[in-house]
Amino acid sequence: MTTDRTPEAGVHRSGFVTFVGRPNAGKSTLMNALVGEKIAITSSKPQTTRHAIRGVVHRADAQLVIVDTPGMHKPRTLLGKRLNAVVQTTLGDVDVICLCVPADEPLGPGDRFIDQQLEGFPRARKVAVVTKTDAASKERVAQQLLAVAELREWDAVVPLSSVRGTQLDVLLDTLVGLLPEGPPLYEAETLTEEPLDIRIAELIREAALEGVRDELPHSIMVTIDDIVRREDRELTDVYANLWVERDSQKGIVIGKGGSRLRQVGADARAEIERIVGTQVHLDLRVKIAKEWQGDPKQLGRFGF
Ligand SMILES: Nc1nc2c(ncn2[C@@H]2O[C@H](COP(=O)(O)OP(=O)(O)OP(=O)(O)O)[C@@H](O)[C@H]2O)c(=O)[nH]1
Ligand SMILES: [Mg+2]
Repeated sequence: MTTDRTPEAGVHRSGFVTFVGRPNAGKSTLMNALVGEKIAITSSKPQTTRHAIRGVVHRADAQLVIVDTPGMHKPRTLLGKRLNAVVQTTLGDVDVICLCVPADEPLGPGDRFIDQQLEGFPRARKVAVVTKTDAASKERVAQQLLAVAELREWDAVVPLSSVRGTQLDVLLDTLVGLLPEGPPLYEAETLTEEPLDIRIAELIREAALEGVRDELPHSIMVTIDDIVRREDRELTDVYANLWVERDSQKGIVIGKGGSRLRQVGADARAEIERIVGTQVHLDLRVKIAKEWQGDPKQLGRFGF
């Protein structure tokens, strides 16, 4: 049989790819850059992501479902243990696992530990992604690529910068090439399955993470009581709670005369308006859930 088509012509690929790595490695920023919309919140504080978040990349020849995961780390709390368990579960469900390692920090025991976890998933294809190449010298990036290459036999090793947008196309082509043939799994307009209330809670948490330090980022949780779209005006009322673990943290979050909380509200509102498409009135209450990160009952109520 003769054909003038390339071998790939007419082939459609689809499947699941997960990003795993240490906290702060740049996993969520990378997913957002590939999907082209902010699906997952990001921050310079470690352990920003707290659940597996799906984002969908649509191409004519492929559909790639990315599963962003919480950073894997040595757990210090029950929450930490549960976040690691989320990563383990995700690893078993995907076609391709991408281990994300930042270019600007040496490969350490934390990265090696995660790499060893990949042994348990022999059927998944494995790609190493060296993130944040814009934040390191050329030499440093080259060193990191060598160090990563020594961990195992990867299907590919890709250096990139999500912030600059460099090499994102190379990663996408690589990932598509590793997916099985199959039809699209999601409708063409679906970029994520994240429910609106979760996305809103996350945007508030992202705003609250800005400017807090030490243990406080870990102690912050946001829940939504209600989202009410007004019928007479282009306005949505959002009733939300910002939880902390201790009274002293409450003071920090609220700030002098309520100044910090007002800023958090204003920052979050702008982001929420972008996704709901109306003006937003945000009613944000600060509450205490004592030591919730270690309390199984409270963790259950928060959905962990
Ligand atoms: N310079 C630079 N910074 C980046 C890049 N990608 C991410 N960052 C920064 O790295 C920090 C962590 O990014 P995230 O995407 O939240 O990292 P993560 O791996 O999802 O973190 P966790 O959810 O805590 O596991 C943020 O301050 C990002 O702005 C990049 O390509 N270049
Ligand atoms: Mg993240």
